[in-house]
Amino acid sequence: MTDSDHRLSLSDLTALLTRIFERHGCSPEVAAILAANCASAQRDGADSHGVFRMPGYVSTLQSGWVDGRAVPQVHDVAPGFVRVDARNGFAQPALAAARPLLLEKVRRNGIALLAIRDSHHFAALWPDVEPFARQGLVALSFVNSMACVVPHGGHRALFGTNPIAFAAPRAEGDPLVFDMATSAMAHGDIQIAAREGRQLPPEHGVDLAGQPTQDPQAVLQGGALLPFGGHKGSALSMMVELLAAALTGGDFSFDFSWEQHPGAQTPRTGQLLIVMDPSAGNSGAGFARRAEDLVLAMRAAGQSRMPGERRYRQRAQSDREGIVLDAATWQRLQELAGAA
Ligand code: NDP
Ligand code: PYC
Repeated sequence: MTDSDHRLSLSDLTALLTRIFERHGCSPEVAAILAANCASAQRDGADSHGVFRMPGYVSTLQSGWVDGRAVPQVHDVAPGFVRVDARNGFAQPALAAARPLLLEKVRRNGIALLAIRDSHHFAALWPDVEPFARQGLVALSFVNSMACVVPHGGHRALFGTNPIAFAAPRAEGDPLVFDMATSAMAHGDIQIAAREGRQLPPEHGVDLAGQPTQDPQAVLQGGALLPFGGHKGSALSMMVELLAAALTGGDFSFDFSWEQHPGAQTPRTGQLLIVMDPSAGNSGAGFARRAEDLVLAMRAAGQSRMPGERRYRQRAQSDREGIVLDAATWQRLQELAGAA
């Protein structure tokens, strides 16, 4: 923290981001949902998916590629299946619109799917799953993005960075949550490395000629990312394409073209959520207690940090001390809000 930094509460940052989204063409409902999502990512220290994303949201809205006023259509298609057509809007309002019906089905059946299509997801995925775990449920989600990852052994970009997020309740403590791109690095982190002039670790990307490179600019300018973990990450990325696009009716990461919309950055694809009620299985000691046992065993085996813990720690610090924005970021947000 320096003298020129700004400290904001979550509600003040959410209000500022809401103004930006509304100013650039979102309905009040969509603006409120996106702002809460982005502000909470910033609060939790998600460098690549917090306010760093605001210029990208704005340039995409200005390009006409996404409809910030879209009203999602929710369809009750089967006892365990809800489908939402986001109608070229953002994925988070589609999830919010379908949530009550999804929860009703999960409680009734023990499991339900939510398939969102024609949607734009430009955010971290954990905010989509963590709330389910806080209600005692287990949730998984998959999103495909834009073709920038070469499948294992391949020679051109085909997959998106395709994240997977998982959340499960624990008997004590915050839910267990992981949220990870299936590429060696998120695209947002490549952009941050390029901006800061940092080299990438080896085996993360290739250049325009398909040769290995550690230069983030080379990856961004015609090059591509690699999946994490070779053929294993590549198989998971393939699965994400199938679940988030083929199963939902959304586009594959290589299907859409935003060429007619200069400035567009948000992938127009799909998202799948699978939500389970572990109490429906009536499996003895109870899922949350078993999760606690697993965490204890992992700690005893030497794993000191659970996935999600860094984020929870940062959340607690932000709640105590405020969310810190440096002067340049603050100035940029003021400009986007039309206040500078
Ligand atoms: P990271 O590699 O930073 O982290 C992945 C997961 O591993 C997190 O749950 C993290 O927990 C956990 N973790 C990290 N280090 C450790 C450790 N040492 N021990 C135990 N657990 C650890 O995430 P990515 O860079 O892959 O993804 C960043 C974000 O980008 C995600 O939020 C993702 O959803 C988003 N994204 C979104 C896309 C989209 O299309 N919308 C596309 C691609 C990525 P913790 O949170 O506590 O650090
Ligand atoms: O960081 O890879 C990424 C990403 C793609 C879409 C939104 N975030």
